[in-house]
Amino acid sequence: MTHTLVTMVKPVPRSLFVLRGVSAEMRWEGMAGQGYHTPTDRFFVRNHTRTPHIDAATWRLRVHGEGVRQAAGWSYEQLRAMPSRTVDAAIECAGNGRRFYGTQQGEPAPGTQWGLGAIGVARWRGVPLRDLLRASGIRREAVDVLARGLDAPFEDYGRVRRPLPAGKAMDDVLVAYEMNGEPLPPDHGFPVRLVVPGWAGIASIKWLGDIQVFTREIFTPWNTEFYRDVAEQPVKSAFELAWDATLPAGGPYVLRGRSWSGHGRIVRVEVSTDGGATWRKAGHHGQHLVRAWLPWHVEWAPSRPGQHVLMARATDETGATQPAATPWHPQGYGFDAVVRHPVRVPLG
Ligand SMILES: Nc1nc2c(c(=O)[nH]1)N[C@H]1C(S)=C(S)[C@@H](COP(=O)(O)O)O[C@H]1N2
Ligand SMILES: [Mo]
Repeated sequence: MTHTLVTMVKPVPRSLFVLRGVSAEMRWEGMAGQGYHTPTDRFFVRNHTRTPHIDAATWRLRVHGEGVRQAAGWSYEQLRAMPSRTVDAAIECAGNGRRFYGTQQGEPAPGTQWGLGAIGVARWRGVPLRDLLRASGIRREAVDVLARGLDAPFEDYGRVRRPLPAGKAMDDVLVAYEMNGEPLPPDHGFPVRLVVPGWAGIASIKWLGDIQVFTREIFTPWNTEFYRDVAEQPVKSAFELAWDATLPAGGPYVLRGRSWSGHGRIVRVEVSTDGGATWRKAGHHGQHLVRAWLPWHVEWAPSRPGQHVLMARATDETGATQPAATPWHPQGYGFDAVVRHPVRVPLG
């Protein structure tokens, strides 16, 4: 059965999503048997208000502000006619895993109680942001690049907007109009969104309306009150299993999962099936793109039926390893601890 929220356009069936207020979390069992990318029909949605309807025929993207020599504008067709880049990248909410502050560490953090499903990897196509900034004559003195969305204002805070440091904006940020080979769907930012690889999802502003370039540091609710001090996402791992899954009778099993880090490539994944007493290395398969994730697998022959705890622990190329616990965060960002995933093995 399909349920549609008025805040979203795409169907968000309970089989693929957990509805969380105006947002929808991907169920990790939905990635089982899928390819490298997250299919668009199961990509999580994080909205502050609701998905707007935007007419691409009249839409224009403006680049303006004291940090550019001349303000410029592009229509949807003009953007699509420019040289494009394709990037395989994850978008992950800063609050992904927030629920475990409460359920695992005994100190709940306020906000949407995401499990590990506020992440997806897609193939994005669009125009490098630096091309638009250069075409507008970005000044050497530029400090912050403020992207603003066209969705309805959020409470009393105005439109969703967040500054990016000019250095990141000129590096690997994409002004994307395609997701997994199709025009961006409404819920993911049609006609155009930012894709900011490695950074917390809030940087990847959807329904992009304008980009204002400043020669000083600027402050909005989205870098002072919300998502303060969040930039690169930490290391995480997830099993492609339902939460509290009952496995089919009669192992052995191949457990599959994925690990990712905003800091760069994953270099090691270890799995424990005995509550963390012993660990073994997971095998890697398929591709591993630096700005996306590493799929992995281990074989498991449980010694007994009943309840078990699965754990996965990844390390990235900077040496960052998932810890046993994450220091509490007042807004529940940055959860990176090893998650204790319960599963049941039925009698054979
Ligand atoms: N304009 C706008 N951009 C936005 C948001 C929003 O509500 N409005 N949500 C942000 C947050 S918090 C996240 S995690 C990502 C989620 O992207 P998705 O819905 O495509 O998964 O979009 C970001 N961009
Ligand atoms: Mo987010």
